[in-house]
Amino acid sequence: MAPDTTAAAATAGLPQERRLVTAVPGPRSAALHERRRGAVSDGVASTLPVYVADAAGGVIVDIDGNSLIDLGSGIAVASVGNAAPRVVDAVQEAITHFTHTCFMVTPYEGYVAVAEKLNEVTPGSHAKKTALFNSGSEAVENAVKIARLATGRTAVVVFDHAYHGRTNLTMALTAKAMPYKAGFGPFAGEIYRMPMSYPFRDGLDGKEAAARAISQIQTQIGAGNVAAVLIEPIQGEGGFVVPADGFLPALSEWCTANGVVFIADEIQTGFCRTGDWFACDHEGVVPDLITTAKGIAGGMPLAAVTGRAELMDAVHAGGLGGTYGGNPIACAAALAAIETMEAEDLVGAARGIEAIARPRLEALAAETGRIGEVRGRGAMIAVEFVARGTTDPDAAAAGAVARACHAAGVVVLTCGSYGNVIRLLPPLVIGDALLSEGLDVLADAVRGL
Ligand code: PLZ
Repeated sequence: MAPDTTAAAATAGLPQERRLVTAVPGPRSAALHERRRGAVSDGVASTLPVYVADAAGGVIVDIDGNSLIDLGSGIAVASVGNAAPRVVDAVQEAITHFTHTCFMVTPYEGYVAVAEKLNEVTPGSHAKKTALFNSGSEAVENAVKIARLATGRTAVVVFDHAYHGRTNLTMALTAKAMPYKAGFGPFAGEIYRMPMSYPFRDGLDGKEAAARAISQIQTQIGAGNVAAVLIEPIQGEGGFVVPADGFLPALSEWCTANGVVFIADEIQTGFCRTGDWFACDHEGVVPDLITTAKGIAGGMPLAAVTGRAELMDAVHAGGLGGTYGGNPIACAAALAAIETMEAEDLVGAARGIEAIARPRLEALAAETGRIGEVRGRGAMIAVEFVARGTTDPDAAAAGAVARACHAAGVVVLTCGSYGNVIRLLPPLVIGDALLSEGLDVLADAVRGL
């Protein structure tokens, strides 16, 4: 097909096209993979072991010269596009001044500016403050620390299918044993898992699902012991599970009524991904604390906890921090990434991606009978594979479709507690034609099951 000529693609530094010149992975990638096997822990896996030479906009170019369509954004990170021009400029400018001083030793403006921006763009108009960290897991850990200290309580409520990270506390918060938890215990205590609203599988409306969870919280933990309810407003790794309307507002109201800190983990859903700045915005839910990472800084490692000033300030001086948290280069990247989201209306772009992808995926579901549900919002959209005529999860189908896409030069990711979901997380700047071509490849793969 003709290369993409949309405005978004024109700003990216590589031809926005799918171009295969070898098998995927090609010989150079295969050789590097062998070398890696001698040096890198087998515990670190790669979805698609093509080794990257360049990436920009909606494409990844590997060391064999293949240009792949990126429908994963490095797991919802490169939302502004890989090597986005504003991010590259900001990083290059910042790095000539200083690379690190440690904000806890001698601070700098970038950190303050990122905090101001996050206080502004996150849900709610109340007084907010922010602390910066390096990874999503670290942000979640710190949100729990803050909630426990501020409330003087210990219990933390999480949900079935949740994913919150791989560190010791966040493994305990994460639901799935393989590959995240198996053999890595003992896990942190005072974590209580409640049923999630999963309309495709539980058939409950939002009110019913919230009542079920709240009743279990009250009987099994006791409201007065709960420091925080922690939830992804749309679950990411757990399968792009979108709770029924009303579930999140009911939980949030219950938290407010019971002095419980409502923490929204928006690490995967945040920064325009779902067609709103944050997924909580969809139903006007205002979390007490919000954790962000991934899309925040165009690929540079940065994460944050933002929330009610009185909670964020409940912590004694020196109680929060870390050597690299709010690294100056990452802060410069974050300011540039957020500016890109505003200037290029990436909220609108995410909605545009849904407008193209959802009807195509729904038609594919009707045509093939292999997809039980198409769900998600904005540029966070997924298909759940089931055995024909049932709701039984079909992980083999998801795996086969992912492999076929990879071989055809389209990067897609799987997810889900049952491993039967293919999720799409394209860069929000992807051109319409490139997105359509990626969807064509996906559709062919599903038809080929
Ligand atoms: N909370 C909602 O999605 C990271 C993890 C991939 P880190 N998700 C991708 C993997 O297999 O490790 C994530 C998330 C939500 C927390 C995290 C953790 O963020 O930056 O990976 O620590």
